[in-house]
Amino acid sequence: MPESRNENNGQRLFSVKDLPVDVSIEEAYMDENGDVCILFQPENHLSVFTQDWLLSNCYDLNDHFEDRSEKQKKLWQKNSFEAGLPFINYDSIDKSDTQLSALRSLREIGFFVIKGVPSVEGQVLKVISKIGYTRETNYGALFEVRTEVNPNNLAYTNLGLGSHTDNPYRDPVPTVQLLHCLESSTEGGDSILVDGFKAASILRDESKENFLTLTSSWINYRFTDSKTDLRSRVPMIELNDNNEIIKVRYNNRSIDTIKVPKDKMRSFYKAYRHWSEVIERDELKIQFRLSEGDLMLFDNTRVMHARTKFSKTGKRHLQGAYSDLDGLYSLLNTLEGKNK
Ligand code: NM2
Ligand code: OGA
Ligand code: ZN
Repeated sequence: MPESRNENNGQRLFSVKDLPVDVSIEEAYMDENGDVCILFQPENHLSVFTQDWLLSNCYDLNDHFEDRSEKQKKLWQKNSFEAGLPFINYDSIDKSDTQLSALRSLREIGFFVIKGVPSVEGQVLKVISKIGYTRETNYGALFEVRTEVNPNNLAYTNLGLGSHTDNPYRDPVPTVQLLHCLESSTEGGDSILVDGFKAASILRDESKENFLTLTSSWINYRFTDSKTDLRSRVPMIELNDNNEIIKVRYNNRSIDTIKVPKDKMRSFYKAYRHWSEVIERDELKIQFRLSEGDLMLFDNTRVMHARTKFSKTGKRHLQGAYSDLDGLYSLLNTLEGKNK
């Protein structure tokens, strides 16, 4: 109705307190278009709803829109990709059908690979600018992942890194991560991905109690260096109001002193140990090599990443950057025509 919403941008023009407290329906009927018309009193206000709108907004279905929830995802494990990993070619990144298939992979599977990305420094930021926005952090707009002397982060060594999500010590976390491979001639240094939602659902299947402990225990993560002190207090597994998994945060290197009530400490460690054992199961890991020109983009609230240790001989150079799901999903929604 024109008096309720701005005709151009659709934004609501009134506040809930402008509605009468004793609102009631005088009449409800279907008009000649099949739309449902409701006459509200005491304002004598006529609202018109399409049947589709009413159905998709029905309270009782408890079927919220929620593009972050496990319900909207295809959970996967090691043997799910026998036909190959989801990928697009850099050459076609400007095409809307390529963007659509890449972003659908991101929403359903949690990642995709771009092949043939020019091995040019800073290219990772160009890739982001085509589909979303860069999330700058204390690590810079982009960060170099290669071996450093006196690194402030173990990522900048040749050590293997266990499965983790990045920056759980930051609130809000960057929800998307990109890693672009510029050089890869070391032995080792393979990439590993694990579906964190799958791992959390296995934990739930094996122990409801441990799952409940991790979804309800808030723990501290922390990162410090000479210029930085980042802290968060969050659960390792986050649920929505429908008890569906919506986010995992896990980085063993950055868990601060555990601060949960004394009587919950033992059950917390039992659940934490179980969770980390599930995450490390081989049957959940996909392992592959990022070669020069490959870039992987993943949902950092769902997909955990890891790498195997690598030799000091040869070179390994990745450039990484963060972005956010909101911008990418906004593009996906518009490509799917949902903003109409
Ligand atoms: N780097 C690569 O979240 C982390 O601390 C993992 C992040 C340093 C930006 C490494
Ligand atoms: C990172 C990271 C993995 C790799 O930079 O956050 O986990 O393959 N790197 O080096
Ligand atoms: Zn990482």
